[in-house]
Amino acid sequence: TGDLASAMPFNANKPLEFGFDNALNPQPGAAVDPPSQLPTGSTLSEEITSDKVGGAAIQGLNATIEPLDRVRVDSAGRVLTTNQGVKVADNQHSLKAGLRGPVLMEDFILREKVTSFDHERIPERVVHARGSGAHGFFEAYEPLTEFTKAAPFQQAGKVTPVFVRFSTVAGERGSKDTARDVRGFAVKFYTDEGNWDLVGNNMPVFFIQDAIKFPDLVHAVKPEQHHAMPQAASAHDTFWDFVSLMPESTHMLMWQMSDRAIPRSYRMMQGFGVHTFRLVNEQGDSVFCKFHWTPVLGTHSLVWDEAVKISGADPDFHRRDLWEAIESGEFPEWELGLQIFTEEQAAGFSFDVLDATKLVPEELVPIKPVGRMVLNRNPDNFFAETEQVAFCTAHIIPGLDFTNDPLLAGRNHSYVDTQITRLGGPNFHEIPINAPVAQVHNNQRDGLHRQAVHRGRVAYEPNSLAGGCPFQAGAVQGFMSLAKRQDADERSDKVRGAPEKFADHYTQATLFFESQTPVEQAHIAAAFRFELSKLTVPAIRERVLSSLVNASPALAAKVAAGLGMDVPAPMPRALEAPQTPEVAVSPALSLKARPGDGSVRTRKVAILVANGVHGESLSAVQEALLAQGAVGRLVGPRIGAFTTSSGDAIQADASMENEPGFLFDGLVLPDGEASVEALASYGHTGEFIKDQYRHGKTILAFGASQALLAEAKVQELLPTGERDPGIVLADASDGEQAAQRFIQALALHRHPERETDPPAV
Ligand code: HDD
Repeated sequence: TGDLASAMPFNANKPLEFGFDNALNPQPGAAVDPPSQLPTGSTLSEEITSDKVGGAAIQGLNATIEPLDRVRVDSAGRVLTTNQGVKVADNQHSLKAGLRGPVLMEDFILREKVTSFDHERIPERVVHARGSGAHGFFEAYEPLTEFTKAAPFQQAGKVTPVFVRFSTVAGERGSKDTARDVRGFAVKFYTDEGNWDLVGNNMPVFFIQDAIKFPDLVHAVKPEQHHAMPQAASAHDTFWDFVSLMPESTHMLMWQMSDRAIPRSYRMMQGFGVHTFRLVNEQGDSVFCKFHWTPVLGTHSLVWDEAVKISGADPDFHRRDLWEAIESGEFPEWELGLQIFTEEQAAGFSFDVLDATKLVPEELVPIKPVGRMVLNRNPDNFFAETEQVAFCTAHIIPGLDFTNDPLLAGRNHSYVDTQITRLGGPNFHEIPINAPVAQVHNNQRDGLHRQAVHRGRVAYEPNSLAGGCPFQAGAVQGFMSLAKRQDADERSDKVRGAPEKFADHYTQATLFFESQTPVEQAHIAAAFRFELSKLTVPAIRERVLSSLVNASPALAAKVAAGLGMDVPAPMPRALEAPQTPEVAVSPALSLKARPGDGSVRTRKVAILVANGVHGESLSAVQEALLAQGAVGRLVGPRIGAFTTSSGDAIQADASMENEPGFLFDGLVLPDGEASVEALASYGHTGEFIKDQYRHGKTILAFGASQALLAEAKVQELLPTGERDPGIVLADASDGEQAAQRFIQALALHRHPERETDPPAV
């Protein structure tokens, strides 16, 4: 059937209806075993770079990829048709009664095309509308059978295909990537036992404790009701009005005002399942569990001034970064870690593990690495895959279970419900990107857009006419909810309320702030100052500060000073005497705790050029960067050809106008009297260098170009009087050695030691 199937790209199963092969066996799309071995002789980079278990799934070889081939359409070499498959002779003109006459109603080709166009848009996600996705795989390091029977964790090297979608929360579908916001980190595991969605964020806690407050939270942070402003921003009255009246949000506000809210890249942020979940093993024993994703490249962020500027020059900054990394074979990778603890342990904690505004400090329960996730394929079609993918916290598999976290309970309802509006009916699980790799058999029927063609006359259970099929799996194979009456008091009445420890709103906010480095603390203070300075109602500012005093008097004082205010009296606490926390400072909560592999892979460096540039120092740096997997781009006053001092032709593929300085991780200023003179005469050059310096980037200046630094008021010395480790000065003759020094400094990501508030440059 191969040829026939490829001749019929819309429906590879079509030939089967004509009796070819075994017509009872559907084509792949139902059940495909994930590849467990690399094809012999494979030399793809994934195999080479991985020191982990098997390096099993390589680019494009992924159990979700083949089933999607069923619906992939490639029009190469094909004739244009209508949706009915009728070939279209003329796609340029409507059907008219005479060349200058009216268009005829009869023109079904025109009407079909325009009708389809008219209905192209679907509702965007009510939150997390802006996002980017990718395919990949999860690979387990070792069997976790002691704790769980969940399919992905049963053998070392076990590979489970995944689709991941990263997102911002507040902005609309077309909004900027670098907004100050929480990032969504949603992973769909297509396991042998059905789909499991781990729908998390890049922060381990949340604003609210109970799902009943979620619509209020979202209404407050979204653009204001009357004039639909501001877009993708929390710096406005309604957001701060709400959170200042909900002190339980204080811990999350600390995270949201921290550098975590402006990641350098989706590839450089952590992910968290947030809630406490349960693992359940074969014997039905259960433990509590928190999920952590840690990026191999380390956790890195932008600075605010940079994020603001990037959002103008490249609103797709994170989307582009993810896409380009995967296209170039630099597959992003995360390690999955679990915090596993028993119910008895949890009962003794000073905080409640059912409260999503609390985290479990790593110093209390260490993270156990259990596997890795690699994203190795971009979607073919944004709408079909990234837009239509539908996650839900209630999508779990045998071996996992929920806890009584009241936020999670509401989520378990909300996600499926919202897809019914967004994706137009109850059959969204049949959209190819959502379809499990495991087979689906049940008696659910009909509804809008039903794809499956169910055979036979039976759609009920029990039945005898279909031999009892599909039959119940039973407790051994099937999903069984944990029977234990979880956490509830046997005799409790119905109640609207929260357990006592939920009322401690400040202890962990303090923990987070106290665990940050001085630079991170300064950024948090600046973020609060910025956001609150945008408010138009002074009473809200005052209320936020009165709550903040309870978390950190020092922070509140700093923010108040920045706003020209006095520190108000502390807000009364819901719980006057919270329990003493187990952990007072958790260094693991600082971004510095996860610097990554120390490489400069995929970092982007601007090399400023003009006519007369010294070619040798330029190429020494470019080659050294390439050897380390970084990208050195020639940036000129315009794009196109330039001539070096020795008469060689070079090509700039970016200009200071189309790729401003803040889009790069580092800057190289090659030597060359004439080129330096030319660059000095452009206003853009000074801005380019200033932004690089102000944002803490590494700068290498050869010979004559050091004059450009002086002009931009870039200092070689830090405010402390020491040498700035991010400024490398060298002679053009010293290209290779200078390049190595530059790369070492670039690997530090940034040089915040030079920061002053307000900025000196
Ligand atoms: Fe949610 C989307 C993460 C609380 C209701 N949420 C959504 C997405 C992520 C999260 C990553 C985007 C998924 C995608 O890429 O398609 N949400 C979280 C986290 C939460 C959280 C980590 C707290 C721990 N969410 C939360 C609550 C509710 C919702 C309490 C409702 C009661 N979330 C939704 C939703 C969305 C959604 C309305 C919008 C689009 C969608 O589900 O598919 O159902």
